[in-house]
Amino acid sequence: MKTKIYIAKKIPSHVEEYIGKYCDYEKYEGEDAAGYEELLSKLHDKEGVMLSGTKVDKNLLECAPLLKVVSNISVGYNNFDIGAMKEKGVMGTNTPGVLNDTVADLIFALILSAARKIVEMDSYVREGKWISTDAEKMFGKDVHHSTLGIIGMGRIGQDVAKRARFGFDMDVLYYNRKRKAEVEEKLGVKYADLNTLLRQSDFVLVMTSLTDETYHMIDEEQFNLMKRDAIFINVSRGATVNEKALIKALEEKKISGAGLDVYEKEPIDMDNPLIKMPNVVLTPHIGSATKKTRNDMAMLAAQNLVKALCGEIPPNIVPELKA
Ligand code: 8YV
Repeated sequence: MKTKIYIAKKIPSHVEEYIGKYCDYEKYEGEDAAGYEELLSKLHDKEGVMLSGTKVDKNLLECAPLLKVVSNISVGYNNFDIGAMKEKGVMGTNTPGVLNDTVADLIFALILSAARKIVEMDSYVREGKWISTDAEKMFGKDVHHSTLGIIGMGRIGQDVAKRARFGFDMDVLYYNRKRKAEVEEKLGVKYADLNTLLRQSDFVLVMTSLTDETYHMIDEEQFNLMKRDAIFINVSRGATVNEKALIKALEEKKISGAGLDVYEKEPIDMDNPLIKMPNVVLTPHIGSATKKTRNDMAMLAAQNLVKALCGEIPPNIVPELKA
């Protein structure tokens, strides 16, 4: 008899076929993804689950006595309660690597859109406000030859740095828990302590994973250090930034704009003040959202799951859960 698993999110049919060779699967039939409550009711007889972002906590694990592996279809795994998973001996995997370039592209789209007012100017054209091309309102900020500060020099941070250095002739400062000499050498980026990075960067990018340590690491104090014409970009997780402090910094013109893909609450509430700010570009957590990359992520997650259930060691067990 095949192992029973649950697929909590829509995945491509060829990935489903691959899983079907090894597992007996039940899948969420809705458009988006199964929520927490749905998962609670599905996992009592499952040994594996493939999901994305839904929290995996003690309560959920208690409703899943047979569960051996949780395969996240994402690189971030802040939805895992690592302590609870360790205690129950449940393996957790993620999908690093396959999304790096795609997320780096989106980051540059946000940098360029915010700097050159692309969204605002698009509506300018559509609303018939295009009278002159010399109105100061239309002037943006140069991206090329400016300074980009990257907080979190992981795989995605490095792909952003590559674009910045070799595509846009930017100076790149980075702040990371560990200094990375080989990356400095290869990409010509410079390490800076966080405060120096915040003071000197024209664009500040947060690309660190969300942990207890990085929760609200960018707060009022950090916004106060940034240049008044700095543009702030967040493509990590909403909660690495205190969103109230971000809103205040934008309202008080402590920074000049922002490009955001992630929020403390997703989807964002329509009464969130960010919605009405023309100097802020908002995307709905689409960093990895190209067809190819989402297919690749689903396939990698499926391979992680199958390997784990076949008794092999999958390549992408999250570091905190490695034996
Ligand atoms: C999302 C991401 O998980 O990989 C990550 O950490 O944030 C994204 O790729 C994606 O929305 C998956 O649904």
